[in-house]
Amino acid sequence: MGTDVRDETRNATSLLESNLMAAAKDLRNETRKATRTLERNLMAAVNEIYKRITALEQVLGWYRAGNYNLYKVFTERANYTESLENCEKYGARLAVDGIIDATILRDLIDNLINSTDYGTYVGLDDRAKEGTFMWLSGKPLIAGEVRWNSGEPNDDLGGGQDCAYIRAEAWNFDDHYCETKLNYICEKMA
Ligand SMILES: [Ca+2]
Ligand SMILES: [Ca+2]
Repeated sequence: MGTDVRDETRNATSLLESNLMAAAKDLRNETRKATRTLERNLMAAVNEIYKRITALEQVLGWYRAGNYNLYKVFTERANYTESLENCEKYGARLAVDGIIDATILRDLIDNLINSTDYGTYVGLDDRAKEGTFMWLSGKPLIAGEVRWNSGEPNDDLGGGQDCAYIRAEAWNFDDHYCETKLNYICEKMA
């Protein structure tokens, strides 16, 4: 009698154990499946949001270039300091990365800048030290990084031209008086 009870208890326990193990395995599988589905749905939602944001940015006149940064040319002309400040209002800066990268610059000229017939400020100047052009990112200009117009930058032969811009139609670079009001291109980092 005592042996029967023990056997039954043992049997019941091992049945319970194997049921529990099976249930745990099912739960793991279900959890994995649910997680995968959740991940897929989240990715789809993020992609959809990204698409909508891009569409919205386009409506607002921002152009997403191949480096994923956003660019906009402002044509209500401003001097260099005003250009800097206006870009900052949009959480952006005068363009640097898209100007240094020749492929992106070509893209920006073709898609944004060439629709204007006026000079366009970029984030490059030698205001701190005459003759040493610095990008707004804090890096010094490396020789060959921008294609200057012939004879430029000339500082207007000592006349104090410290701010770089892209010349309309030639699409090469020149230094100009920072007080001159020009178009300007802002860059919002991805
Ligand atoms: Ca200068
Ligand atoms: Ca010049």
